[in-house]
This record gives sequence, C-alpha cells and structure tokens, in this order.
Amino acid sequence: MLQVNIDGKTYNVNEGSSILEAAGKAHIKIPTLCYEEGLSIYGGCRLCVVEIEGERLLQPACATEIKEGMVIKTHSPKVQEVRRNLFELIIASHDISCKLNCLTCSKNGNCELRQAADIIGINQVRLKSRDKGYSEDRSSYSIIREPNKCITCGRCIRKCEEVQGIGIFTMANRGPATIVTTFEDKGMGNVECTNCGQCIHSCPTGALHEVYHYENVWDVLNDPSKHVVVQTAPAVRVAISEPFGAEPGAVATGQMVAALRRLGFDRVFDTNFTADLTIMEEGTELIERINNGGILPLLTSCSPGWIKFIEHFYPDLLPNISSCKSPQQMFGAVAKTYYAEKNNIPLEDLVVVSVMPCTAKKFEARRPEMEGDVDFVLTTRELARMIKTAGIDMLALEEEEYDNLMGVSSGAADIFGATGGVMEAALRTAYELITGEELEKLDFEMVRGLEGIKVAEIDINGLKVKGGVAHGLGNVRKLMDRIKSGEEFHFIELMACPGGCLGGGGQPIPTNEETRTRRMKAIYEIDKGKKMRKSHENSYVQKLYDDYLGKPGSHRAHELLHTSYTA
Ligand code: HC0
Repeated sequence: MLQVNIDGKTYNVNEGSSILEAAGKAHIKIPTLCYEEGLSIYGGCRLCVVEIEGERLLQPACATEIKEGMVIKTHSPKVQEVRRNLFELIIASHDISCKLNCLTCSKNGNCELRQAADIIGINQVRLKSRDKGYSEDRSSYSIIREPNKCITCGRCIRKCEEVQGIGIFTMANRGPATIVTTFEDKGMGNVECTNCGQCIHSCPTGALHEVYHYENVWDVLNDPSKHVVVQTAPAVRVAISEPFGAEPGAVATGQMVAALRRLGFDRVFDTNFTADLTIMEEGTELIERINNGGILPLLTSCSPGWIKFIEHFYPDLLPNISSCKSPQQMFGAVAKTYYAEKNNIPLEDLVVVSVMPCTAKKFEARRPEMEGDVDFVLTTRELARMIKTAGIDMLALEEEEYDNLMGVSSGAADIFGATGGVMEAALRTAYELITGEELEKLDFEMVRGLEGIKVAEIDINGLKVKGGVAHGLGNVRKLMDRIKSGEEFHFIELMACPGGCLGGGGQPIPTNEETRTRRMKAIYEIDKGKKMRKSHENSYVQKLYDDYLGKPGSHRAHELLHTSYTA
C-alpha cells in the first residue's frame, strides 16, 4: 500500500494504481474521454490532467502511476482552466450542430461529451465548430458511422483490436485532419467488420450507432393491412428497463410484453421458444455427428457476429458449424409458415419484427441464405426509444404474458442470453435424451461466469463429452487456435460479445463489466424461478413437431430451420 494525498485528504492506495483509479476509489470524479476500463491507456484527450506537487507540468491521471507521498490536486483552478481550453478544442473538431443539446443524436441522454462538460463546468464555447465535411458511412447493414461527430479518442480502435481481436479501424491523416476510418476508407460494410457493435458501446459521442429500423416498424404498425408479430430475444428482458431508470439486471419481461401490445403489435412472441427448438435440432445434430463419426467439434451457429468472424478468419472450420439457423431466424421461418398457415394470414400481409440485444442480427436478417425470414430488427435501445415516443410509462404497466403457440419457453432458453447458456441448455437435454435418466443437478456452474474461455467435461453414458465456451471475439480466436493446434472437443459455444448476448452491441448504454454481471445474475434467476427448465419439456415445441415438422432433424425441419454458410 502507498500513501497519497488527494485534494487535501490522505488515502492508502494499492501499488500500481493510476491516479485516475485512486481518485475513483476516493469517489472523486475526474473527466475522461479517451479512457475506458479494460482497454489500454492512450492518454490522448488530456482531459484528466491533474496537478502533482513538485511537478512543473500537469500530468494525465489515467497514465500516471501513484508514487508514495504524492500530493495531488484534481480540481485546482489551474487544472480547471486547462481542461476548459482542451475541451473547447475537442468540441471545435466535433459536429455540435446539437450545441450539446443532443436533440437528434443517438447518444441523447448518455453522451460522454455532455457529461464531461458538466464536470468541467463549460458555460461557453468560444471556438467555432469546424465542419469537417465527411460523409456518413452507411455501407453496413448494422452500423452507421458519422465521422463528423468523432473526437478521435481512439476507443473504438482499441475495443475492436484489443477485446474483439479484429482491428477494422485506424487513424488516418495528421494534426487537425486526423480521423478514424477503415482500411482505405472502404466503409464498415466492406471490411472484416463482424457487426458486433461493441464499438458503439465505446464511442463517447454519437459517431457510431446502429442502422435504425424503428421508423420502418412504425410504418407497418400504422398500416392496418399488416399483421405484425414481434419476437423478443432472451437478453432483452434483463436490460430493457435500464433506459427507464431501473437498476441494471431488473427483470421487466411482463412489462415489456404489455408495452409491445400497446405499441400495436398483433402478437407478442418469444425468441426463447425457438431457442428451445434450436436445442432440439442442434442436440440431434450433435448426437448424429458423435454416433456417425461426423465432423467435430460441433460449433454453435446462433451468434451472427461469430459467423461473420469465422467466415473471415477461419473459413477452413466452416464445416464444423452447426447447420441450425439461429433462434431469431428459426422464429421467422416458423412464423412465415406454421403460424401464417394456422391463422390464414397471407404472407404479403405478415411482418416479422425482432427485438434483439445485438446489432449483428440486422445483418443476419439480410443474409441471402435466409433473407425474408425476419423483416425488421430493433435493438433493445430502439425498442426503449419507441416505447418512450409512444408516451408509455413501461415500468408502471401491469405485467402481461406472451401469446401462446410461440411464446412459451423453458429456463434453458432464458440462459441462452448469457455466455455458457447454450452449452448448459444443450447438456441438460442431451444428457436426458441419451441416457433416458433424469438429470439431478441442472446447474452447470463450470460453464457459467465471465471468464473468457471455459472448458467442461461431462460423462454421458460412459462418453466423456468435452465442451468449450468462449465469448468476446478475442477469446473466440484463442479457442479456435486451440482447435487448430489439435485440442479435441465435442461441442463449442461461441458468442461474439463479451458476456454473451446480455453484453450485445444493441444493449442499453452503458454496457460494461458491472451491467454485464448484473444482467447475468438476473438471467440465472429467471431460469431458477421457472418450473420448466429443459428445452425438450416444452410442450409447444413438441406440438410444433407433431403438427408440422415431424421429428427433430426431419426433412421438413431441415428445409425450414437449417442453412449453410460459405466464406
Ligand atoms: Fe442472443 Fe440468440 S441468445 S443469439 O445472444 O442462440 O442477439 O439474447 O436472441 O437468435 O435465442 C442475441 C440473445 C438471441 C438468437 C436466442 C441464440
């Protein structure tokens, strides 16, 4: 422990801490823009400068390590003046047509520039905002980049490179002309972007945001000739209440369902229903591959960011990918056949909308292999915006139930939203279907939690089934390299986003270590509270097989629920 004096008070601080960390522990807020927990230190914005006794120059708190006996002033007049000047320079390179009112900006309500302005005490902006004149990058199905709002903090660059292990962004030009761009300025849709949207969580301004579908959804909701059904992904229910002021991890399933009905959706269904269906199909595929000497390990196929990643970086492993469509796409396929036929709804009138925690799901819905299953994909943030725009006080609503037929699901489906959840759900079903015995302990703790890579072995009828789990594409890459170097597994779950879907690029801001942890806890509590906790016990899924699909892995099931990917 080291002793330091911060703003006149003495603190004991862990060796190796930065001034920023030490101040944070002392509940002193120092403004930052280029700093983000979990990323390397850049020290570029300089907004966090502090005064250190005995040093002539101010030092950046994020990049300066605490030394024994340091005397630090975090908000002295000198510090404040320098911060105000620096802030004005940053603002001058940002498109502030919003004048920091953020009326039309995607970061309305959580712009870090606005938050920094509050701490610094900005009451005037003397420099004129420079029109950089860059055009928006609209080349991606999932993400829009507005370079005029970029303040070159470099967080998106570091997130993409250090956490996701890809690196599609780079700085170009020098001095005031510096910008963040993609390789040869090709646009995000034309480089190795996986559409995961983690860069959106890192962007302190509105320079990165999802491609909005909510206006299209308003249009169909307001068209009386359309029958509009909606599905909600497992991880949305534990995050949707955050934009309404609730604590992260507050569960709002019933209120969300009620709000969706008030928005005008004709039926409110659950992606969890097809998550249970996925377990039946993927479980069958796994058992077949094990029994018939098929290609192993079987790799999950539900995270579209991961699918894009394997196509770009490990195309030789594509035969290992499960042929199952993701639950989102299975839902669309079933809605446009089984549901439409059962209810005599002409296909031209039926619109399928998804609410997903994920930006890559927008890309997935447009993939030529399965285009048409799902019409529009809203992120959790977009849904919150629609509910607010309709004047609905969501948290005050009485809870409502999903519609039947495709709205009933098991706890195994709920846990799909957390890293390790698909593996656990599959193990619960595989064990019982193979052995014919009831599984005594349903909780597979060894595949839970936020550790980057998890490995587990379970004995099923004498066969030691080895599973692997990785989340965040940086970890996914490490696990893929282990497979390529010969390590043997039977089944591997891969999710593009840190924490799994609960940390998806479409989730409310902030999405960080704390919110991920709390949403994850909520997901496991939902599962624990359910009576039905295994996918194969879902009677509505069984009915779908009886009425329409035959049995898992049938010809009809393959036509509707399976696909293939090519690099
Ligand atoms: Fe997920 Fe999914 S669990 S990918 O993370 O498998 O987005 O929540 O909807 O499709 O069910 C996301 C979340 C889903 C799908 C499901 C899977």
